[in-house]
Amino acid sequence: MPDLTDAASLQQAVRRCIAQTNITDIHTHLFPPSHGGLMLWGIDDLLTYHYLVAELFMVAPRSLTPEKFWAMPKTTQADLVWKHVFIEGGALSEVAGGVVTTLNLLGLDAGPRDLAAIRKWYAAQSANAYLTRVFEQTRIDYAVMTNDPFKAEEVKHWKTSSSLRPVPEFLKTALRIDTMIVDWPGACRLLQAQGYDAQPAGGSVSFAEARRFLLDWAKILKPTYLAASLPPTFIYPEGTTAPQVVQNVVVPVAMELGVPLAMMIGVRRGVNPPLRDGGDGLGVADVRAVENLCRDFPGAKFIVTMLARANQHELTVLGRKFRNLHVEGCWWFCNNASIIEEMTRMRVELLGTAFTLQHSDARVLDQVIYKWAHAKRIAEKVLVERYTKLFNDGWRPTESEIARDIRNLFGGSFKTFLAK
Ligand code: RAT
Ligand code: ZN
Repeated sequence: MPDLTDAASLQQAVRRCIAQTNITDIHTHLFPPSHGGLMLWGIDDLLTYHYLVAELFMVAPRSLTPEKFWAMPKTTQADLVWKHVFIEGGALSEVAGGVVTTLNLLGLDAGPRDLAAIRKWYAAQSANAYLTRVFEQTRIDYAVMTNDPFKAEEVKHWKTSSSLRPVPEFLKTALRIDTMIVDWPGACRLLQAQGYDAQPAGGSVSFAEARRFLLDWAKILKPTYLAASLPPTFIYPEGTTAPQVVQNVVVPVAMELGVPLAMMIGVRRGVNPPLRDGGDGLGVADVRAVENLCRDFPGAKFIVTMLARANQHELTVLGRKFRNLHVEGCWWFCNNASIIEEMTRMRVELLGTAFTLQHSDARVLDQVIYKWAHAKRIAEKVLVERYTKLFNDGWRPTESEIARDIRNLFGGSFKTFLAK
């Protein structure tokens, strides 16, 4: 590898390393083909993504109500998004632009705006081959799914014999446990139905049963981590059931399994319920909940992302204080170019490469294509600037060092954290 002797060759090397880096996508909602209809892919799933459904209702005529929309077949819903958000709305938002990026990188021309032709192209793909193609094209070594034992439609796919559920190696599992933390009585009902004696009043027997439930699921899933999305009101250690469940059930199970607890904090569910998933909002959370957990459980590991822009600086500073905290991703409403850039710049300045730059949160397979393409564009901007500054000040990074650093930001640091 030639020495990088001038700023221009250094910048080319940064671009090359970003283009060629492997990616570990640490949080997605993808499913394998063996999970049937849960696996979403193709143009109609892309267009009916809940981020775009929310955008449709910002611009659609009042006569289109959510009730009418949900009663329509998916292709009609997709037609409406195409018409109002793309053709008439200009496709300028991050997520609309993401569909265009995706089509472009698949070699489909969005220029003629020919939805029928795009559908025809997709109709010729098979789920398995397309899954492999998308992962290879995006250079994802593996993606972590979200596997929720509280959702019957998911449970049935795991409660079959393992030979009937071939999950590709490049899809890893995460044991999702929101329900247990945010709705303990609801979780107890479900646990009781499955033969676990957990009671809404809590207590040591109930918590032991809840631990047994999670450990039983861990045997099936072999999760990379335990995961929960939490509201901005989540606090620790004060409060009612949620901190007790975290303290007595979730953290002990994570420690027993030797896996991190991933917390995504700041979502306000059902701000506008008729929009379904598109109706969730955000709120500023109390970062001290994370601080207290990291301090009280030095033997546990926490992966954290937060939804409110206002929480990002405090969380990043916390990332410097606790070696058992891994900061990651620009989540959902932070997954916009301007905010990703601001967050990435700040995190590199404060954390070096000891964080994970992004997760895709893809619900639809194809979304990994644009989410990572967009993340890479921003990484390039930020890192070219950082390396150029270093170079001009006399530091001489080699191309393999640059490749190492970039891999760390795109999943290497996450793997190091898992192995810690
Ligand atoms: O980004 C999303 O699609 C959200 O609906 C949520 O799924 C969120 O990412 C979560 O995991 O709770
Ligand atoms: Zn998610």
